[in-house]
Amino acid sequence: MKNYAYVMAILLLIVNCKDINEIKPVNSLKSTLKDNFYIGTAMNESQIEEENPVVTALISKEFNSITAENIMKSMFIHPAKASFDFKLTDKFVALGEKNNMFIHGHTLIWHSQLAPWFTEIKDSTELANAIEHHIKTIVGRYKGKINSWDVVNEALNEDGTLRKTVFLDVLGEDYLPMAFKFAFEADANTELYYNDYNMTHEEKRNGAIRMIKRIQEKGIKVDGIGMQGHWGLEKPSIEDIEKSILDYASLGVKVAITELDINVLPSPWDLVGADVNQNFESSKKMNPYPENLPDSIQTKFAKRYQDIFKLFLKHQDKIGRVTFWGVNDGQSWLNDWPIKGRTNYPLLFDRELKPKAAYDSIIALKLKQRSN
Ligand code: 9MR
Repeated sequence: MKNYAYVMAILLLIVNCKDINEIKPVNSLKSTLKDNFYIGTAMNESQIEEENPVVTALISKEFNSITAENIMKSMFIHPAKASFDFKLTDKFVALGEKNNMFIHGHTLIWHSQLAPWFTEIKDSTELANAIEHHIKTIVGRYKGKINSWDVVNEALNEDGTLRKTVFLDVLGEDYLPMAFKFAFEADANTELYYNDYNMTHEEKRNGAIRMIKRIQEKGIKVDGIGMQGHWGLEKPSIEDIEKSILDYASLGVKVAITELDINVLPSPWDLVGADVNQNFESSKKMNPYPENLPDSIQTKFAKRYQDIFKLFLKHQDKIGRVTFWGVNDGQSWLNDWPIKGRTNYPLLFDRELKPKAAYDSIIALKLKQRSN
């Protein structure tokens, strides 16, 4: 009898300890989502330079994956044909390694923020050699350190056809398999992605699928598709996001949600007859929340993030990584695009680096899962 009571007491203790672990306050995105997918952020130059220790600490506490927002684009990393600048990228990679993070490289072949010398090449062999040198030098330098790469970024038009770029002009569509092949030859173990925006739009989605299939048919490896999540409060619909995740996954590749942010400001394109080049800076209509976000929108914003993450969790077997395009509202590119100088609120941390209701809404999803 005495023994029985003793065993029961031990058992109760074990059960209680388990409960205690489960209700222990979850204290970061990365610990909350650790069994689901990597959770990442884009880092700007100041963050890579670790200028603000509070931001540095926040990044390592909350995120287990990082992407460089700008410094690895060709105009910065390969500014002249014969010279590379790896100073900041080396720091970025060292920072990721120190914190044991999944490091994503953005981006190798992109028509924008393109090193100007690329555009001067008119000969196909010369351009192919330049692409090979560009990709192999960069991917090779970080072999075994950078875990995945956006090999090609934004190669598609909205109707799913290939965008007119210097690469397409000189090499035709062969530049696409070529880029993936060179990246594979430089590091066979890093994951190779195609990354683009509006990937939930039907025509563009079909174009992306055609393009990836053509690369795969040549026996060239594509590991994943990055769906840039530059989304709004209403659009794209959860159904469209879900259909896209499923369609891309059916190509046998991983899906990453990249560049996630939710724009809460009105779009000039929704105004009938609006000219984006017009000067909207002083317009109250286009910059409605210069001081703070009204509670009603804050609530809607939190619900939107919750709905999106609920979907991501549902498809966690297909999603390897979810990356926000920045840490806090103050640094977001959406304060300056498509209209300069607005006050936007697209991320999970506010201008004072405090987590917003949207942050709690994501954590709450997991707490709910655990208590079920
Ligand atoms: O966030 C980036 C911003 O700081 C740059 O000025 C801009 C230049 O095009 O690029 C932004 O990041 C883009 C990313 O590299 C590719 N997808 C679209 C992103 C937003 O424009």
